[in-house]
Amino acid sequence: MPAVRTTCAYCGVGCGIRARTTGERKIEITGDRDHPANHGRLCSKGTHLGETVGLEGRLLYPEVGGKRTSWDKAIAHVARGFARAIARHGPDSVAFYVSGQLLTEDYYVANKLMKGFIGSGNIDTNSRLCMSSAVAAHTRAFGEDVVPCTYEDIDEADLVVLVGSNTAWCHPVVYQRIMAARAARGTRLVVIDPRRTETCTDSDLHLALRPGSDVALFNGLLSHCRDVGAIDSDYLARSVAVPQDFWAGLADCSLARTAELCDLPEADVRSFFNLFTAKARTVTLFSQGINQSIRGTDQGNAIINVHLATGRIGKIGTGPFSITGQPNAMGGREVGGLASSLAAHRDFAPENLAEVQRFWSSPTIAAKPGLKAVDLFRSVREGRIKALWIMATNPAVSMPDVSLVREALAACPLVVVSDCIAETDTTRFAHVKLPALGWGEKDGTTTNSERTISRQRGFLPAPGEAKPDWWAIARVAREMGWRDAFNYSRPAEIFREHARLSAYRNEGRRCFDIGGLAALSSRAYDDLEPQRWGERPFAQGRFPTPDGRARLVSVTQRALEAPLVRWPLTLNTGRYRDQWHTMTRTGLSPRLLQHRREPLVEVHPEDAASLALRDGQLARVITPQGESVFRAAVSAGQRKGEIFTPIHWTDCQSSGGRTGLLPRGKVDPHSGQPGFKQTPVRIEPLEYDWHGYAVARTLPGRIAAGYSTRARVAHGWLVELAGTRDPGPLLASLLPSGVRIESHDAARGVRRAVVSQGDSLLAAIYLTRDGSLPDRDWIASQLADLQASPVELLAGRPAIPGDDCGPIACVCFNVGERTIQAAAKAGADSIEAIGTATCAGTNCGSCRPAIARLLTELSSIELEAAE
Ligand SMILES: Nc1nc2c(c(=O)[nH]1)N[C@H]1C(S)=C(S)[C@@H](COP(=O)(O)OP(=O)(O)OC[C@H]3O[C@@H](n4cnc5c(=O)[nH]c(N)nc54)[C@H](O)[C@@H]3O)O[C@H]1N2
Ligand SMILES: Nc1nc2c(c(=O)[nH]1)N[C@H]1C(S)=C(S)[C@@H](COP(=O)(O)OP(=O)(O)OC[C@H]3O[C@@H](n4cnc5c(=O)[nH]c(N)nc54)[C@H](O)[C@@H]3O)O[C@H]1N2
Ligand code: SF4
Ligand SMILES: [Mo]
Repeated sequence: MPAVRTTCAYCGVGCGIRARTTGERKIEITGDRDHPANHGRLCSKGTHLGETVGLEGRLLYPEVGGKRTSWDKAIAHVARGFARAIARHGPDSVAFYVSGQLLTEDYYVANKLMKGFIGSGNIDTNSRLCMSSAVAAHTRAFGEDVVPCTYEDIDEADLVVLVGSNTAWCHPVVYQRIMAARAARGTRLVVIDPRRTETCTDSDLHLALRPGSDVALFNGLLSHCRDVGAIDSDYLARSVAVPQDFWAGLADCSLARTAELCDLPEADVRSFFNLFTAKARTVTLFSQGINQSIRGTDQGNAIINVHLATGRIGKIGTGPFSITGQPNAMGGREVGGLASSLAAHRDFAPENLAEVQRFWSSPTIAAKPGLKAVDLFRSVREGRIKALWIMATNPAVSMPDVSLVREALAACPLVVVSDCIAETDTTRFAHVKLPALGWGEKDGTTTNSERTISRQRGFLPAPGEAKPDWWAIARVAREMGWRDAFNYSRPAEIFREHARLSAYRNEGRRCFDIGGLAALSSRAYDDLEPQRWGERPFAQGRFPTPDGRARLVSVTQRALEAPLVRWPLTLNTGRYRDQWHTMTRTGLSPRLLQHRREPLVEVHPEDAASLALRDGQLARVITPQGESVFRAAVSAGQRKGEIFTPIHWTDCQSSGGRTGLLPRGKVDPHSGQPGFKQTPVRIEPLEYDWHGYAVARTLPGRIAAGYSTRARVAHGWLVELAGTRDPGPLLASLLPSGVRIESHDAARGVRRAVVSQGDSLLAAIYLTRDGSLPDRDWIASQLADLQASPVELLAGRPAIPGDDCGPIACVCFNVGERTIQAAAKAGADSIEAIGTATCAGTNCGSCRPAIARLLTELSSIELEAAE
């Protein structure tokens, strides 16, 4: 089979992939050398996509009321439900909540149905939680939501500033491009993040600023630029409108004051400012540390202001670069899928309403913006939304304050969920489930962070009765009576219409104009090569505003909340390198789970000490919204006073580790984006009577333990456990029938049991009160290939001990941290030398920052020893 060229399922880098089918739902993945986003590179998640395309857990048939039904009946049910709500309560009583993981064609049809035919603005998307602050900042500064940069600017920059971005983990291929630029031209790297992440490992400077103080830092930088004559006055005079009191607003932004507000050493702030003024070719990349804040839009504008005022925009190697999270976050912005925009980069101005309505020949048009995600779910909770259709997102996990969201879903008269997975925390609330095509099956386009439109191509057969999302939406629209407007038979038709709408009466008013693609034949659409729109926006120093000028926006650092007595710490949340959001797909891959099998709460050593919290102990994390149990990881990379938890774990995997329960629904006033990165919180150590783990081929639906987290391993599961009551019922439910051997040392509080059948291991469990536990990876490996005797299994170790390679760093070659440390001690003193000695880091490269960190840690230990 020849390889099919497609685009990665995950992040907004938008890497090109070649996928070759090698058997029944078996595929081989390589990076596409001809794709401009990655030139052949892939990270760990892209590399291991093959482990996620099986049919396990898939939603294969439509369901109404929990029962399988036909598409015809399901469509009729949805159409009737929406039509009835609209007839009784008006168009604003229904809503869609969609996602940056839809393809552009799906998104276009959903937006057209809601805004042009139902006539409500109530379509919002998980992009509201993701980059709506960047959208608002772009619009304020440029007049349109346009990202001015490309990845080539990163290759050509002399200074890259990463603000609120864990690029090494979340945009790994962009990070690899930064590293390549560093190697090629000595590009300097500054990371601005309250946490010391792996992204900081190979940086020139890390500013661990006080959370939420980014406006102060960038205003300080701008004020410094003015003091040292680094402002580009010609550029300002020609291309930028400056509010009258703009410079006066920066009066109080001295270096000393900046350092104080940001809680940073003055010397570090000075180094950053000096680097910035010394290097004209600067790209400032920003993501969730900036966007997910109740000051997100101002923070974005503070960054953009500096670039405009120093003329570092529209030229090679420069610009403020908001990197997007999801594969098609940008496509969603282009079609206008946010409640705050109309269509194709148009807002709700009267002339736009008329224009779009004429283009769609639609009976009506949404007259005003709809409800933004947080307000939308509040409205559902208050009973004002009677029918809600959720597509390609898992809000019961990913919204702030998910307890409220769950109450809302439980109370809503009609909840429709389109997903490719049958059981998610959200599908549990669905009255109607519609099976969607997943990655590898669906067909259409996505736009990545640098505005490159790429094809996602299907190369696997549609499983069961799963259908493309656009097809389901169009069927519902036709059933509701709009037959002609939704008479699509293939994505190419939808794409052409979208392209035409972008160009319709545009006449250069909006940068987003892909009219050149409106006449693509279906064949040419199928063969479409990656296309970037707007080659270098703003190169001429003209902006899509009425006077053609960009705008400096006066922003001031708003006061930061002081710690509260009951909630003395601040909760920061974010991502792990090898998991994607709510784990519906990456959670299927044993390899990817090796990096982190459990959700951890990272705590600064001094905070841990004052709470008497030990590394590895379980702890309860509590906010006014909710609480959840996490395993503590004491980490000097945390800022004092701040703790961090990952967003990925759900009820489907874990009894604890549920970050979604914790953040509040407080939002940025301009964008409506929630401040996920800062929630007042407290944390309490937990004492359990026993803890341990089990491995098993299959698991019961409910695990009878105070705390449990399950992770997939080859041929089964590994479950972390802790509890206070008698573990008898737990053992009874976890251990299947078979040949069972057991040991129980009541005095030491140790219980172990192993069940096997023939020459395979079915399950094994190891519990202890306070003793040590056997090596998890060795026990788990026996599920795949039983080598050990029953006695060895019960002992939890082989008679002749093998090497314990430590936590896995390189998931491509299964190389553990101890193996890497041993190679380093034997003389391998660079990432390359470690690669030669162990293979680690020589495939996808996602673990190279981890290797660099291990090398740095080791050399600092050696230094200390030498002193
Ligand atoms: N592995 C992986 N990659 C992903 C995803 C995934 O789920 N897993 N998801 C994708 C998506 S949708 C998105 S949106 C992106 C997100 O990509 P990122 O934005 O890089 O990821 P986060 O971990 O959410 O947050 C980034 C950093 O912001 C920092 N931060 C917190 N508060 C502040 C602050 O006040 N100021 C500053 N300067 N920084 C702060 C955090 O400490 C954190 O390290 O990742 C994409 N890529
Ligand atoms: N505390 C906290 N919360 C956060 C964040 C944070 O940093 N901190 N980050 C926020 C951000 S930036 C984001 S982007 C969100 C992400 O949060 P979600 O969007 O809720 O997370 P996903 O797990 O990606 O959910 C996508 C769902 O769509 C399904 N799916 C995949 N492809 C398709 C398809 O083609 N069609 C259909 N119909 N379904 C499909 C998947 O199986 C999955 O159930 O989380 C947000 N929530
Ligand atoms: S960086 Fe990784 S997850 Fe993102 S698109 Fe590329 S391969 Fe996929
Ligand atoms: Mo996101």
